[in-house]
Amino acid sequence: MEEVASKVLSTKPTLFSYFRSSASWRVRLVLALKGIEFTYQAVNITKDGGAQQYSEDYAKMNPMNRVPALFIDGKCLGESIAIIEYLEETRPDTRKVFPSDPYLRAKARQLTEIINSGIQPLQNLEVLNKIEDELKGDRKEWAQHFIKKGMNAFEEIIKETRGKYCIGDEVSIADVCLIPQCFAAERFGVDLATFPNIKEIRDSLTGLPEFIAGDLKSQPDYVA
Ligand SMILES: N[C@@H](CCC(=O)N[C@@H](CS)C(=O)NCC(=O)O)C(=O)O
Repeated sequence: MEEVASKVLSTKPTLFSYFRSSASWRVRLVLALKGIEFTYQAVNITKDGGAQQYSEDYAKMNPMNRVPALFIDGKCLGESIAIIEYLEETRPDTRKVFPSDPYLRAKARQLTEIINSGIQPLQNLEVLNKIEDELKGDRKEWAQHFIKKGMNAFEEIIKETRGKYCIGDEVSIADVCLIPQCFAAERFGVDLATFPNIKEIRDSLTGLPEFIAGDLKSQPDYVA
């Protein structure tokens, strides 16, 4: 039994990811920060690429039809924040992404949720397609509105909590969420110059080796 457990634990995890997906990007960053090796399995979520998140096989792994999904320890997990928490709890000897101080941990979670609940779901592909195709709205204007609102709040909060990074001088889950969100903001035409603290932290993070490894350009399915 012990032998089976150690075999499962030693098998490399598989990350189902799309290079541009911000939620997948968060998990890639945490795997890199924690030094966890994994196999990359591309899932093309675009219509032209087959919308593979809707395939029968993938839907069994993540019934929300979203990337990422992580196959790890013989189990499958969806939702990037749940995955990151699982990695933090099951790999206690690896680098922590949640601050140990309860107040700072709550602040890190507050920043995380601004992006995870307050911005990303509103700029997600399925939502934007519905806004444009069915409701005949302007997807860019819609996305910009929620990105600016969330990033304004994020900027205000980090004025108090920041050091080199969002929470003091240690990289945390807030930074992990921020980096892909900055990419999405610029993609939708939001100028980061409006958010000087976010921009400065983004610039400090992007040079770190773990952030280079997790970057969209470093992924096997990257397309310019
Ligand atoms: N809350 C989820 C969000 C996952 C999510 O929205 N993934 C996007 C890419 S970032 C996706 O798969 N979109 C496909 C679609 O909208 O059809 C998480 O954190 O994992």
